[in-house]
Amino acid sequence: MNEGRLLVMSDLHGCYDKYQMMLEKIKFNDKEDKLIILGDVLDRGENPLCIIKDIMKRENVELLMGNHELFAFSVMPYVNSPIDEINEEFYSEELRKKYFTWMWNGGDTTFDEFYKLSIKEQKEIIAYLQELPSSIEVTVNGNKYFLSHAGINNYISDEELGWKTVEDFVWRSPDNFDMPFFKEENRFLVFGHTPTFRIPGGTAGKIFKKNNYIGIDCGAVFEKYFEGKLGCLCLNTMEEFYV
Ligand SMILES: [Mn+2]
Repeated sequence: MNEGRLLVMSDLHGCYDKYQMMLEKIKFNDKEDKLIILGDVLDRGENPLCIIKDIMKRENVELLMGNHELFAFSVMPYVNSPIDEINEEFYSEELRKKYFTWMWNGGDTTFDEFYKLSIKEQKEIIAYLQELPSSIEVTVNGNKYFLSHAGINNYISDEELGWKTVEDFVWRSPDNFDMPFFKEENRFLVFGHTPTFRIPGGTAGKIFKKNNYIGIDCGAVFEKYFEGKLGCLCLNTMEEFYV
């Protein structure tokens, strides 16, 4: 049976329908399987907070910090309705700037859902987002998988990661895949953030694998223009799923 499967996906960007379709496609078992989502659930697509609320309810789904989550909670606690010409004077210039930067980067869909929630629900979501871990390492079938949203910025082979901050894990994806990322042959870097159609040598809507790099952002929210898909990888079998 499916006992103990570990599955990963990334960059859902508000694609709640695809998320639900994927859970069905992989026959996700709420008791036995575990799913780790590598960040950027928020923004761009239509229903980001529906996905967050679903994740929060499930014990065996874990979310890592993405740059969109990191940005969202720098605004969420301070703005309770859309900023417009009528109310803009109530907000500091710094906050206005952040708010509009967020909107320009697809935050409007998140904020549309967010400001309509009760204060209690808003607080729960902010608290949840603030506590997200920025990386996790798992061992499956004797292989080690380092999981983070974008990779590890300025990584020097085998260095201690204790000095890195959350920013080092969410912004910069690797861009050269010719040299293995880790020295150990059985250690892999699994990352999202950069859709695989933008990775040199990558294919639209397909998980990218080269040396010990595994790129899993297949561009779910960019289906229309770049043939993006939501991809999901089972680390036990290396089986790939797409919707
Ligand atoms: Mn990202």
